[in-house]
Amino acid sequence: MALTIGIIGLPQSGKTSLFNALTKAGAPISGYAASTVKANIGMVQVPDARLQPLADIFQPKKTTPTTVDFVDVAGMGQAAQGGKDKKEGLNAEFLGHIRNADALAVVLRSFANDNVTHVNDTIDPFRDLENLNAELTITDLASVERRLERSTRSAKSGDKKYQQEIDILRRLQSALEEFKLIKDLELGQPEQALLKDLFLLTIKPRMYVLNVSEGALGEANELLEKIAAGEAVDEAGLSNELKGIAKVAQRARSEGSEVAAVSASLEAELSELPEEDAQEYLESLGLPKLGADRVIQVGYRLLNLITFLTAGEDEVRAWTVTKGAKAPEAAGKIHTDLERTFIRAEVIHYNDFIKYGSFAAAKEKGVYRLEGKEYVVEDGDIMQIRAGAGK
Ligand SMILES: Nc1nc2c(ncn2[C@@H]2O[C@H](COP(=O)(O)OP(=O)(O)OP(=O)(O)O)[C@@H](O)[C@H]2O)c(=O)[nH]1
Ligand SMILES: [Mg+2]
Repeated sequence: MALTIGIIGLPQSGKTSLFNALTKAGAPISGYAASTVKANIGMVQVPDARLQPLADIFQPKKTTPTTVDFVDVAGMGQAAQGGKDKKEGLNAEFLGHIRNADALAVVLRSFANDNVTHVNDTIDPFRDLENLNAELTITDLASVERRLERSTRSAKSGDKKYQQEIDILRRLQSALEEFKLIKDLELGQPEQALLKDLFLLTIKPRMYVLNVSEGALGEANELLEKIAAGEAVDEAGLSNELKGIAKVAQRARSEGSEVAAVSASLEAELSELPEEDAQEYLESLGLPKLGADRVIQVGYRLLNLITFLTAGEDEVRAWTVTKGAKAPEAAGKIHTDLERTFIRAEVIHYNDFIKYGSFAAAKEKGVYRLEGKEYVVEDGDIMQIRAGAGK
């Protein structure tokens, strides 16, 4: 199953615009709250700068990037209001989508636009971040408490297993009540197993996507880079919008989340143009690269994914495996049978390949290796699988 990143955020923060920029899908948007009722799900190609140079060398019939899925759901405040009781957190349909997401992209509105209402009237992405976080936490607390009730009933049988479960759940409960990060708790094996069962939202890897004003995009990117590098920022010299952006970036840094700046509506519009025209338009605005690509790349990293490549005259292609995967599992991505019949992989790292220019030259230099079943695949490996006959 494809890995999925859930796009969440307050109503009218630009989630669907971002989704359109990412997927080029053209899902309907509007200036009215609750414009997204049914979730949008779309496949997104992961940009990879290694594909083009390989295509130049091999001149393949086709070049295929790898993909991840993004799902765009209703705004969060409105999902909760649609529920029976605010204390229960988010409503069921919405929850179904984000519980199954492997990571979350949290859209925070930073753009000013008088035609687009804000549920809290003023623009303040940091406040919105805290509100969203509270909502996710309340939802998780409800999940933990429901499970706690169930375990307490089951514990009456005298089975020790349930008592242990209760202890764990109480620890989770108090961490959530204090807004502590569960990933900072020291959790052993039984705790991890229970966690997996609970599908908590606050433990999902997370990135904040600041949806900034068109005019602030360039400066916002510079600021984010500075803060990520741990450089000091002179807040006094910043515009109000940039101050808000800095606050979110500092929070992201302290909790170990990723952050990116986009102009969702601009990028959605540009995604409808041919690539060259879009590039030209960007340059005429004096803007660097689009933020949407960074959202995809960071999302990909959040999912703990790496890319390996296959290259030949038929196809140059990028494939996805989870970090730590061994060679047979990678082979299984190319064709299911190959995992079982795997014998060896011929491996060369992309950087070495580009240095030597061909498989033959790389072989001569001894950088083209034969690896066995225990080989752990690295990001950027170019692989060729040798397999035996299937049984
Ligand atoms: N100026 C400006 N307007 C934006 C930007 N992003 C979104 N908008 C506008 O804000 C409105 C809402 O955008 P959507 O993408 O539909 O927002 P949403 O978060 O999906 O909204 P709901 O589905 O209702 O929760 C639309 O009118 C967009 O054109 C932006 O970056 N800049
Ligand atoms: Mg929407």
